[in-house]
Amino acid sequence: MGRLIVVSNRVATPTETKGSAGGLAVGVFGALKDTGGVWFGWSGDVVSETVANAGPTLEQDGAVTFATVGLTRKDYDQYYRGFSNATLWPVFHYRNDLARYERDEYAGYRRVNAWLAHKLVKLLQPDDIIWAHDYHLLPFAEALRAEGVTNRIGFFLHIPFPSPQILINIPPHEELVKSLCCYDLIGFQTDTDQLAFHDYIERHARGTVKPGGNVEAFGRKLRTGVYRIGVFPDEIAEQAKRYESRQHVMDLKQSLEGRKLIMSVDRLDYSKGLVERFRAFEQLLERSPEWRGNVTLVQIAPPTRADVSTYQHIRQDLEYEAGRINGRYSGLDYTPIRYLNQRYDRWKLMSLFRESQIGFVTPLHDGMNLVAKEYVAAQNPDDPGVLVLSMFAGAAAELTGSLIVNPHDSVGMCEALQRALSMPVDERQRRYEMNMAALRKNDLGVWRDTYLRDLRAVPLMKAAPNGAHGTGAGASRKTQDGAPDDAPAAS
Ligand code: ADQ
Repeated sequence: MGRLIVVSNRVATPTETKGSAGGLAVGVFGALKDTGGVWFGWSGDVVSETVANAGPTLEQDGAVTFATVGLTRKDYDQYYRGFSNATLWPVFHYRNDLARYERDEYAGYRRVNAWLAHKLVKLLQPDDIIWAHDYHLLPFAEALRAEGVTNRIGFFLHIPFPSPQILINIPPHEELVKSLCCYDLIGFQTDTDQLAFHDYIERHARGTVKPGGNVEAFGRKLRTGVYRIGVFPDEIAEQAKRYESRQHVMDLKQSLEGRKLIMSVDRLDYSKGLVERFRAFEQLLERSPEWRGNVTLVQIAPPTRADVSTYQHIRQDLEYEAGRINGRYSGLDYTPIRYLNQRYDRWKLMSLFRESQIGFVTPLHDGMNLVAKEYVAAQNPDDPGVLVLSMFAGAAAELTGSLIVNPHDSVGMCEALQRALSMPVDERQRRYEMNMAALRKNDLGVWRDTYLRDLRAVPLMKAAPNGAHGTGAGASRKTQDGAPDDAPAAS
């Protein structure tokens, strides 16, 4: 079996893949270890042009090579901070109101994709399969094809794919979807995402969609599929139990003084519905005086993308809301919302989940939401907490034992909290068992192995006449900044 080449915007470090990172890194690393291969992408460093062009830096861990490159300031601003996170991220999360479009940022996005492709080509072998991840890399396969690469190339979109009416707000939407069609297999988190893509293909690209997700568009044939990302639930359960008596859990327990605990953990992102969540919790305190002083919401939300301006606003909004609600309902010995702006080790989070009575996960839009799955997996089967989950998380389709809410309905969310806080143990157990069965049926290994099986089954493209893997004509046509000059136009 050929090697696996994983490409993602950020590459986990070899240490992170051994457990401290999210499940994705662990899952992908598992596949890399099986076949041997390369994990290629940005190191997370902003560097000089000389250093960037000298890369990639290679680090070996058994049969796996971690290959990373630095980005120049301009690349970072245009590709990462600009088009990826100020255009694609908001639009793909249905927040056109927060999106901007700048031609030079889009040009930078394409330039960096072409440059990354050029760097990767030198590491490729003929029977490798390539698996690219997420919205930073929509044009990556097209850039590899321009370098003469004929290997199988797959893509998995971790975030929602928006309906065409939303997507067409991005001026070069057609060029982006055309680029996406250079992949051999596109994986989505949910049926809704896949349908939205098919809808675009049929109505805007005049392509065809056949049963089995077979798509023909822009002169290309490709496949699409739904692959719901999961977790390893039994490993999480074991981890949560193992650490349940550690000091941090004891400290939290003691400070709660018998109060019920609602736990929320997210990256600080406007897609996660944090302000709406705080307001729903406020509704609970307002409508149910018996819970005042008797329930605490712990919100853990470390800042991300802090140099993108919309992320500064969400931080301010949230601090304001937490302060306002706490001002209204705090007592000398009671703070209703504990809002923590920091990252926690994974094992700590899992043991805190186990200690809580409610997991409150209410994104406005989310590809899957692994926190919801982790929360369920971390529960004590004898006395499980209840998951209150947004209908707009991909996970809602599988976790049917949860209380499903609409995050725009603060009273509805408040009622779900009331119900969860007083739910009898036999109902909690029944709901937990349903959710746990879904997690076990479709764990992270199933996601990864099914996707890779389907990618390996894609018919291979005919090899280029010179048998090139980037050593042929495509790779030699270079502009000054290192991007192939046959990369698509900037806008
Ligand atoms: P994210 O938007 O990052 O992922 P999510 O799926 O919830 O969202 O994954 C977050 C991961 O980070 C979880 O494993 C969680 O435990 C961890 N995490 C969150 N807050 C943390 C904290 N304070 N400290 C430490 N760890 C923390 C994107 C998409 C999702 C999709 C995933 C995977 O937006 O929709 O589910 O990719 O495909």
